[in-house]
Amino acid sequence: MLPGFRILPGYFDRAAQERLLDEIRAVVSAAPLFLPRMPGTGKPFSVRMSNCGPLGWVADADGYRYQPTHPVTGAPWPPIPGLLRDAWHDLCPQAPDPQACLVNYYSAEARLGLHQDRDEETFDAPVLSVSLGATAVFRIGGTTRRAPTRSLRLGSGDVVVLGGEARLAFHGIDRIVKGTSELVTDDGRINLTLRRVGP
Ligand SMILES: O=C(O)CCC(=O)C(=O)O
Ligand SMILES: [Mn+2]
Repeated sequence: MLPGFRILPGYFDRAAQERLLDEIRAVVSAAPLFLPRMPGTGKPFSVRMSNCGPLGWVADADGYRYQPTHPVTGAPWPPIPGLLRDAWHDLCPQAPDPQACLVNYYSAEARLGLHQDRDEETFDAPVLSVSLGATAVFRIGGTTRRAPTRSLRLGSGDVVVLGGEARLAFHGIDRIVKGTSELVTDDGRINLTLRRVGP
């Protein structure tokens, strides 16, 4: 595993997960989940997305990018919940405030192909990712697509930090493990990915 990769199992206890889920429900009621599409092919992702924070990550025919407004409603993204900001400052103490929090909603059939997070202007700050709901099979490799990968399970309340050399590690979600969500209905999984976009 590359240096800078951290996993914090059960970082959020059940009570905190419930509070966080309430906060995220409020986020998606203000900024509804949208269906991102692959630039070029226009093929839809199987994951639906929203964002909170000053910037949000979007994907459509024009490419992958960060923007201050929702691609469908045109409204600014809602603020990042305090519990997430606290986790960022706790686990990434050197980094300035997070600028974007991507909300990924996985239904039981959703997956996310192997990729690097590299749409940011700099890679100095870590990426911090929180899992809620169903367990996911997460795959992580090296900084080239060909490097060997390993898979591990991310359960509700687990936090992953991609910092240092692992900041540009290839990673993805192979599948959702059915029957593992007590928190989110219908084997749903929510992933919250906090990032710094600019210096
Ligand atoms: O769902 C996850 O755990 C990973 C999400 C991810 O890699 C991303 O949004 O870039
Ligand atoms: Mn990613």
